Amino acid sequence: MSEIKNNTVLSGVQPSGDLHIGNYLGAIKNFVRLQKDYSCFFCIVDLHAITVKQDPKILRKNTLEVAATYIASGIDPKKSVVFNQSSISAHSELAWIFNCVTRMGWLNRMTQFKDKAGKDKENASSGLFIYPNLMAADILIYKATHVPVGNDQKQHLELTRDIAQKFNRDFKCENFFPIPEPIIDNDISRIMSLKDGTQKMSKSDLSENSRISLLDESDEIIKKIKKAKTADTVMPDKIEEILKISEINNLLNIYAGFSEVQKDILIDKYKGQNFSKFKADLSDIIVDQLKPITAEIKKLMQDEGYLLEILLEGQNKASEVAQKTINEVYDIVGLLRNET
Ligand code: AQP
Repeated sequence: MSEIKNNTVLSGVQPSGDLHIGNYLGAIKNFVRLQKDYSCFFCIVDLHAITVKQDPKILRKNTLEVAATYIASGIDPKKSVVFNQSSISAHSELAWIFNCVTRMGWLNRMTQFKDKAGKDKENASSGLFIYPNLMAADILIYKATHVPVGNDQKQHLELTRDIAQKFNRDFKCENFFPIPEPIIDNDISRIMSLKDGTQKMSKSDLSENSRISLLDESDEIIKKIKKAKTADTVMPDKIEEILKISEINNLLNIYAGFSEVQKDILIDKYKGQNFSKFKADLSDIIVDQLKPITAEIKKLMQDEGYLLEILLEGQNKASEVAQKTINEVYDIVGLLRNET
């Protein structure tokens, strides 16, 4: 039986639209840092994306775009394993086993299904309902010990931990799957919409002005920040006051996320002022950091062959680990296979 490798990270992003600064601050920027200390698997979770309707041609383009974004943001494909989920069939195979381990009651409690299915639950795909089982398989097929996620995915990670524990217990294979830990940075783990501080910034929000895309040009970023909702007041001087106005708190979180300056220092700098200088400085910082990334994404998107090569290299590396785990799982579960 293969050993649980310490300090293995797995995370992924759905190719469900143009990535935004929520995906960048809440996930990708963190991925880049983690490469130093962890053995990392970063996948493009295309099977998750199809739990809601996708246009096949756009899905293909978006998959390459996530790969380009990973690399442009600083993920080194020589150090980390970069691949798309559907290229490793063991994810789906393990997900089926987990469909049989997870209890309906556990899935019924998942708030993301309720949010995404909305009022029309009868019409939601069954894939959307069992999505957390596939996410658990993504993580556990590599026996990942740590998972960097935004706050929205915390509940799914807790479910992954429950599945790992139940599998280990039911099949009497203590410690076979590790119990993965989340890596969450609370302030930037939920970047909110620029139009409504109570809604998460999201690729699928119908309004372009709700988010800053990683493909936005500088003038669009400046315009969106100018338009971003604040309040008819000046910048409050106390964090307790700021927390009451979610739009201001959100802009401060974005500023802190990009600048890596602590929020209380930013509050001290801008307290008592109206928001025009704060917004101008915030745009400058975002533009400065995103400009080279945006340019690199666009350049990489012109070289599909290179991106496909990286994904194939990642697929080969991921497959070695995933195949080993699924073989062990089949043995543990008692599924007969005639090895040739
Ligand atoms: N607004 C956000 N703030 C912080 N982190 C976020 N993430 C997503 N939105 C925010 C984190 O980015 C990673 C990849 O997310 P995903 O693409 O797999 O799925 P999602 O959370 O469903 O992202 P979107 O943008 O809201 O996409 P759609 O609209 O397609 O559903 C995850 O780690 C996530 O936490």
